Amino acid sequence: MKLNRIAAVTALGIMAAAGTAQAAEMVVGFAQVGSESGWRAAETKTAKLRAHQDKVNLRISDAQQKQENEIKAIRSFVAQGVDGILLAPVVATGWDSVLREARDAKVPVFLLDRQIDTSDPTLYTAAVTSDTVLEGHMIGDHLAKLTNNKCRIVELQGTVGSSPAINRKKGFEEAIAAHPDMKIVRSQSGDFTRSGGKTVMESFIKAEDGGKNICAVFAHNDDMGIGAIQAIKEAGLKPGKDILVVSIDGVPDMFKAMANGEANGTVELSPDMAGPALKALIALKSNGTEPQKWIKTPSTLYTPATAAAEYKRRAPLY
Ligand code: GZL
Repeated sequence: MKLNRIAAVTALGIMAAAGTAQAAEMVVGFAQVGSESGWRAAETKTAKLRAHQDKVNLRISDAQQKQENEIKAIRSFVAQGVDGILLAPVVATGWDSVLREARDAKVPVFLLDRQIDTSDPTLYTAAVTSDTVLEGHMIGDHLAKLTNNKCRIVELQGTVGSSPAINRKKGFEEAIAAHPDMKIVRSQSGDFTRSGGKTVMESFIKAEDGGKNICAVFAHNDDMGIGAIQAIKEAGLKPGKDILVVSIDGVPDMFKAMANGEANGTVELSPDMAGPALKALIALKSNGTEPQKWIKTPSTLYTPATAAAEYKRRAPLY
């Protein structure tokens, strides 16, 4: 009897250890867009932190904002036999074939911070993103209130073909459609970067009589908004006053700009997209729990009124 009991306890012990070891050995590939913005860098930093906390071995590839590099990374992760893949899809189209390979190899894929256009929802397990249409709508409503529903707006779009650029534009236009005196008079992509935002804003200022005819700039992310602030200053104008600045992400530098009176509002986007994805992947792998298809992160409007305090709260995250 005694021997059987010892054997059973030993077997349990080995299984438990193996179980823990298995969770510790979970390997996940992260096909990251790149490091085009402060928010993107914070998403990568947070992903590393969450992986460490969840005892996941996270392998990150930086695609330098090129879809072909993300596709190569996904193929490589599948070949390595990873337990799961996180994908932040730089653009919304062109994923079906490589995601079919991952699905057929039984490697679950979680989308982070951007959606894809596909007619086959089985190509990914879940998407962890904000409601990017809502973000555009919220900041459009905010600008309408700031300008009493009358404003000539220039728009700095995000990466062409990316879901946030398409959706934020859609939501913003829905918000201002209710106000005939609010018009987007110029719109161009700054590719979600500070330098792109600055360069495009310089061209808008030149085209609009030195900026005198521009009431506000709507930037699809804070980094392009910060670039626009630099361009407005270099044109001898006051950002936040002569030309209002509204954007999305909620990075610390935008809170600093608002506290300095140089910007007028931002909608916060959580950089923690990997956390919910890893939790869902672990639940799927360990007890077969299927996650909901869209794990939605919150969107909150912030204005200069609370910017100084909020800046202090956020800096450690970035
Ligand atoms: C939005 C995310 C965007 C950020 C940008 O969900 O994909 O990509 O708003 C980043 O800062 O470049």
